[in-house]
Amino acid sequence: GTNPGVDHVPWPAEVAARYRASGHWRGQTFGAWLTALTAAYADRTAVVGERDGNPVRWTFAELDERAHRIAAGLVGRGIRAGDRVVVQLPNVPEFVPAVFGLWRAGAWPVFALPAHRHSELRHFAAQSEAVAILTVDQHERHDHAATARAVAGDVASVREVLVVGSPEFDDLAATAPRELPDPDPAGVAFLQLSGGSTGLPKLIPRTHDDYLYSVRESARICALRPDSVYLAALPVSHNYPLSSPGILGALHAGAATVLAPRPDADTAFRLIESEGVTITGVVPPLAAAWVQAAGRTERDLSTLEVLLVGGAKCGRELAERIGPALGCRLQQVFGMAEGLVCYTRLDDPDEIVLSTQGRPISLDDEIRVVDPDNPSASSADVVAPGEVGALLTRGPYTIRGYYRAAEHNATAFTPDGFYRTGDLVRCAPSGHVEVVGRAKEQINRGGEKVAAEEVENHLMAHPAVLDAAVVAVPDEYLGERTCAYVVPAAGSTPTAAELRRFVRERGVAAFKVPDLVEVVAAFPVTGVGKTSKRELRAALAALAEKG
Ligand code: J2J
Repeated sequence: GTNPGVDHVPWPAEVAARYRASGHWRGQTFGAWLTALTAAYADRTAVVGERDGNPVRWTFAELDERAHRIAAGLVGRGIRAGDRVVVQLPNVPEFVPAVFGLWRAGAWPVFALPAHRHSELRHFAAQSEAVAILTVDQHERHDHAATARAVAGDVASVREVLVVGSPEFDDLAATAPRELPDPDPAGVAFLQLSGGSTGLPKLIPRTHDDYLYSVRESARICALRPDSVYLAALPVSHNYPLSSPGILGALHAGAATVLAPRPDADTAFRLIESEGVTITGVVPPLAAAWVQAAGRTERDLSTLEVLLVGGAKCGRELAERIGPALGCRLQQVFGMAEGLVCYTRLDDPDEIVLSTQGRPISLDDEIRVVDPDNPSASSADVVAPGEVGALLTRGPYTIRGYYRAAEHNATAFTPDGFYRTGDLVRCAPSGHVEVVGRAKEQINRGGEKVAAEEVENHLMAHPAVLDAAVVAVPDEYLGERTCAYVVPAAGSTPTAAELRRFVRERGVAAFKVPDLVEVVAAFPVTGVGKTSKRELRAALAALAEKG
């Protein structure tokens, strides 16, 4: 089982008491929340999607009943409160009742992305000691069920693979509902994934109390109302389309969520027109593609009121084109699965919306901008107002530690509980945050996060590779791409194509396969006789920048 205080770091009792007293934490679970929403919005549409090319449309009452049945079915299959279940689902309507079913059963979803492959899923399952994997059969020509079964074969804790759309799952989802004990709202509700910077991605424990606070506030800040229609264009298990304001924000407002099976402009524009979508969220490269496509579409996009853009920096030029091209308001969002989410407000002056990534959700989000050259700067080492520094944060929905990661937590958090985001920011007197760079060893590939060390480790598993360093190189479309510098083992001459194939075949998400591979005779020596990976990456990144 899981051990509170050891596996995950709770907020200090007096801080938790403060968040409760101020009404941020309400002592409500996801299951109880859906029950309350269903009482208020029973016959309104909650979820719209497609299954095998056929439209699916569920009201709140139908969603609620499905979630109850799935919960009962899961319990019938031996899933118990506190069990972890890896969820790897694309944007299918079943995602919503299945996740609420898990919550009602007291189980913790571990949210994998559809792009993840064997190596990542095995890590999530092993790290969380998951008892089951919930996935689909085929998606985008990948056999997810087969990958999940292979992972189940590798990780002893995994007892079963549940496949949405299979007759077995349909049976499970037809189980008679039953009364189940409500889990502890202050306890962990699910594990979200970190973008990662070291080794393998860390797991992020989020509680019912803290997450629902961020969801309610996100729905308010994005002005969702019962007749709003939210399009989930990005993969829904990611924190952004889940909660900023996302599917959950839409549910909170009594609004409908439309799940787009793919995020391309053709699919999105078709759904915006047919469902009257009023708000959606994308990453900058997708916003750029939509802006381009808007010039030649015959689709009616006039219902669209707000386009959120975030996950990576939205440049000024792109920001300026969004409103005119799509006929909607831009809302910038700077968030992280660890917690803190900043939004520009819908009534902010244009200049703020175009040039900043917004301000925090909560007045109780504490922001410290500290000495950027000192990786262990404490929350007291703040830079002068308006100067660039490393962003630290703590607050009512920002974690105090990763799951089962005591050693990593010692450096990822300050002793007084601030999370080191790894982002370099400048803070305006108004509290608006501008993201100007990054201190963490991560590549932000158009919103998809790649940990340099994780890819280096895959490369170094190749017998012809002596050493590898992965850095970001500027890219017109994605903002950044990955470049792997590789020093071959004595006598070896690996090719770029061979190394890229090797990484792919180790079973990793396609977005982690290095875009460029440069085989070099040796790395520049950065220190006196000693090469630090951090300094080496900085030197190589500078080299790549010059081209
Ligand atoms: C620059 N960098 C950004 C932005 C995120 C909403 C929106 C995004 C995420 C997300 C999220 C950025 N400009 N506007 O969880 O709820 C980079 C930063 C940050 C990291 C977090 C949400 N928006 N970033 O992207 O956990 O480097 O969450 O620390 O995937 O993305 O990545 P992730």
